[in-house]
Amino acid sequence: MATSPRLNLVFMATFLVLATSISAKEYIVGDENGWTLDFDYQTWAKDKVFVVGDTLVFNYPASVHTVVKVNGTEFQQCSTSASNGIMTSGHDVIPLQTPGRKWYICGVGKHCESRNMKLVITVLPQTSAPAPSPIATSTSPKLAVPTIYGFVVALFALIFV
Ligand SMILES: *[C@@H]1O[C@H](CO)[C@@H](O)[C@H](O)[C@H]1NC(C)=O
Ligand SMILES: [Cu+2]
Repeated sequence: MATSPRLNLVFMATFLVLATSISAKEYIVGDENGWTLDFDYQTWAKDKVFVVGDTLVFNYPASVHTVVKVNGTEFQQCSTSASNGIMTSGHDVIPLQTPGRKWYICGVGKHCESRNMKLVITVLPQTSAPAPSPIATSTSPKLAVPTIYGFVVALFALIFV
């Protein structure tokens, strides 16, 4: 294989950028149903793995619903306080910037209490190796493939350039 060192480097850089963009995901809450009444967001979130760097998108008709970021206590009680950030655009894009549990509810009427407009997710740290928990285990196919591939490409470039 007669490739120049420069081409190898370009290939490697391209691949690493690609690998990074593959692992940052955008999750449309409720998928095509969006943020709406009587949707099972627990089931929607159950088999998904959220990692720092991913984004959540809440789609809904503006003025019909809202998105309020709350804490665990408020989530259980479907209550909001003045300190909570409230989003009302109808297309709210939320970057997941820190690991941990995140709680979101609709602040309109009894949509949280009676119509299940509540979502809780756990965001995993970006750089951690898969931990021995059920949630982390299911991340490995998504994260490991591009990462390992990136390393193999980098190793190849180091040996053969
Ligand atoms: C949640 O927020 C409320 C209102 O700000 C506060 O009183 C409560 O202590 C918080 N609970 C937790 C678990 O942080
Ligand atoms: Cu609502």
